Amino acid sequence: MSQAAHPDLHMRLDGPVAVVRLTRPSKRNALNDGLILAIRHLFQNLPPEAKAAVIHGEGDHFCAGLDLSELQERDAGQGVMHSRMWHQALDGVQYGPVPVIAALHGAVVGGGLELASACHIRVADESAFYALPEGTRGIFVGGGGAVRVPKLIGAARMTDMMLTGRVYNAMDGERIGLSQYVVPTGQALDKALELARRIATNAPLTNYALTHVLPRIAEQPADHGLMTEAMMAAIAQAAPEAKARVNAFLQGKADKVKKT
Ligand code: 1HE
Repeated sequence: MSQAAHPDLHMRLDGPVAVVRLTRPSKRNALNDGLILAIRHLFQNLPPEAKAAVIHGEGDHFCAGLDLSELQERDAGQGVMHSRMWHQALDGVQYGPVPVIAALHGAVVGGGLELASACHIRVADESAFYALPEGTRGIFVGGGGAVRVPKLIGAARMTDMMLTGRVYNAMDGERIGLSQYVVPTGQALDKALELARRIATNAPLTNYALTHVLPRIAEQPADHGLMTEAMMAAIAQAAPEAKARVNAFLQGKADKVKKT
């Protein structure tokens, strides 16, 4: 199945993986309002066959962030609503139906980094670079970056990126936590697809627990988090699928954990 959700957003199903592509390479996949709304709509309406998703960008860059040509004079109220529109769209990625892997290359900047940060796993190729140019453009992050980026790299590093315009390359990005994987240039999509296919074989309830419950536990005081963990553990292990998987291992029919 292949469909154009919007002129600048394309989705195809590769088996159980929804492969989502930003297709606005002439503008470095800059995100205008229409594209943000299309991302929201797409992740709210993924086909039921999709068990995982990958998002990547066409051309030489993942995403140049907010479409600066749309940055008109907004009053304060309109500015809040615009930012909240981004929040809803990127919440739809983070808290949508399936785990999402970002395949990153070239520029991952501004709102592009905010989009990548809403995904559950980030795979970068060696051409990737990260920046938050909002600081030098006289604006601020508005797409959830102030919440999600410090969770990945800490508030001090984000402050430095925005105050000084610091750019991280792919290797340093992995070192500080912006991506979990770095692969040779041109291989990010393949690696992301490989991971997504594997994730699609997990019990759906486990994937749900990891994408919807774990981030909430991480926000809770430890005492509450431990209680939520106990609840989730009990629900997961009671599912017939968990029992079947554990039995398969005990009968020698499931993979062992292998040293890499
Ligand atoms: C754009 C945008 C954009 C490119 N909005 N049009 N983001 C930024 O501040 C990053 C701005 N972009 C760049 O620094 C560079 O374009 C890149 C490093 C991403 C790519 O460089 P390059 O040499 O490959 O491309 P280019 O020649 O700079 O751009 C090609 C075209 O894309 C050009 O348009 P053209 O009509 O002259 O061909 C650019 O104007 C256009 N373009 N980036 C609009 N961002 C929710 S709040 C989030 C706040 C933010 O994200 S602020 C950070 C915005």
